[in-house]
Amino acid sequence: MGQLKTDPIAELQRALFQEFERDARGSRVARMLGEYAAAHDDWKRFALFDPQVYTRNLVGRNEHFEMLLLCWNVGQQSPIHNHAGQNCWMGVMEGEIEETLFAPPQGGRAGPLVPTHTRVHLAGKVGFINDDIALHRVRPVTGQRGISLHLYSKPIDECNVYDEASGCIVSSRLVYHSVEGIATGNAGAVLRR
Ligand code: 2CO
Ligand code: FE2
Repeated sequence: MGQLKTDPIAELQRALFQEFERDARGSRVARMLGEYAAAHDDWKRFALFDPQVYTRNLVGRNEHFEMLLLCWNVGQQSPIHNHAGQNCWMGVMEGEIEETLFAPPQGGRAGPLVPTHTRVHLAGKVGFINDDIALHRVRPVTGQRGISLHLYSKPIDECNVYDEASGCIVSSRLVYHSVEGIATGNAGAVLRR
């Protein structure tokens, strides 16, 4: 009998697909991501850092979700953004990830964005956000690199990016820096306007 090769991140995606088929809200997703983070490190083959910007590396995508490995170099951060009406789970695979929440501009009137809360997610922990909760800015804690596994349901191709001082919104197309481990040639570009 041949030896069975295990592919934990592919198994995780199969299990997540079944979870969303069963329950569109994905009630068990955080636990599934946390269990995966505690037990496996095959996500490392998707890790790709860029000197300029945090990278968005596509692990898998289907009609229910998009799974991305994000690699944050020291000093890199996301802009303040929303999640286009979708749910976002973020599991920390390496390092510690700081997340600052902002209330969205009210009544269509722009104005400075006010941070409401900052939280630090430790390795192995899973955070959750959607547009009903807040906007956020994400970065590794000062002086560290970080790697996080993100699950969006459903996939997000564009999101709103917010200028902190004015509250003005720009719609941004999100890019992949690699797809299934192969670099896409988007080095240096995190968001394309
Ligand atoms: N949502 C951002 C992105 O997909 C990362 S911040 O964590 O949700 O680039
Ligand atoms: Fe985000």
